[in-house]
Amino acid sequence: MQLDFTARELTVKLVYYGPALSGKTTNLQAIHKLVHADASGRLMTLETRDDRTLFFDLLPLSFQAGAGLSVRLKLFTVPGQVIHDATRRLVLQGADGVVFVADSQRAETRANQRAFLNMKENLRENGMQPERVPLVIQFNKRDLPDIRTDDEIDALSQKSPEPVYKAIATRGTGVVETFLGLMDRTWLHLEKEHGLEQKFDLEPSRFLKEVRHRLGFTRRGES
Ligand SMILES: Nc1nc2c(ncn2[C@@H]2O[C@H](COP(=O)(O)OP(=O)(O)OP(=O)(O)O)[C@@H](O)[C@H]2O)c(=O)[nH]1
Ligand SMILES: [Mg+2]
Repeated sequence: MQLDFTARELTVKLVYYGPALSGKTTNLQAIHKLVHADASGRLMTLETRDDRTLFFDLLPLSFQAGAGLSVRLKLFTVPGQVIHDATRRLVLQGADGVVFVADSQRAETRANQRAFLNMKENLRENGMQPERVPLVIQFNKRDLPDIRTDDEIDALSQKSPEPVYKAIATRGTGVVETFLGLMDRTWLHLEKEHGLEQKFDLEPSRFLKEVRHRLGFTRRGES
């Protein structure tokens, strides 16, 4: 988190991590399409013709919260291909929250596991404690054949300390829910660490409602 007290500007960094082709870039594209135009910056992507991110994608969102505070959310994706490990580590630096986008296809189970371990390793390399970083998990590509069943994912979800979401990012299904889930977790963590409520008179549940409103996610995100 970056905080500019004089300008009353707060920047939060959220990272989409996961194996190659799991749908990280597609999540950002869907958010870009669904978010209120006033709050959205340009989606910057750099990929090859076969949908593989070369460096990273960035979607900046910004809005004015109550109490005269400008909030900037920077959504990044990492490149999932194994060879881009140095880039993944770099993008993770200073992350306030992470979405792990898993591929639901049975054949990708190992790739998910490897990427999950790789994420923990890279957090550690960056001097962050994996268990202290706000994290949510998304099982994407629920529309494909040969995927892990709903029952299997629900069982995983029961065991997992992190919230688990199901998604079809190409249709925008589950994308906003995942993002808002991460936003909630991240904000509550930042509140604990930095006491934002006291500093800015931002009561967390009121602020998180306002995020939904400003981004145009009020109906979908209501829970
Ligand atoms: N059927 C289906 N295809 C999807 C879904 N989400 C993404 N895809 C497709 O999967 C391919 C890879 O998606 P990307 O979003 O580029 O994957 P990525 O995780 O950013 O991949 P890297 O940048 O290489 O790490 C694209 O062709 C997407 O259209 C989904 O929910 N269902
Ligand atoms: Mg990508």
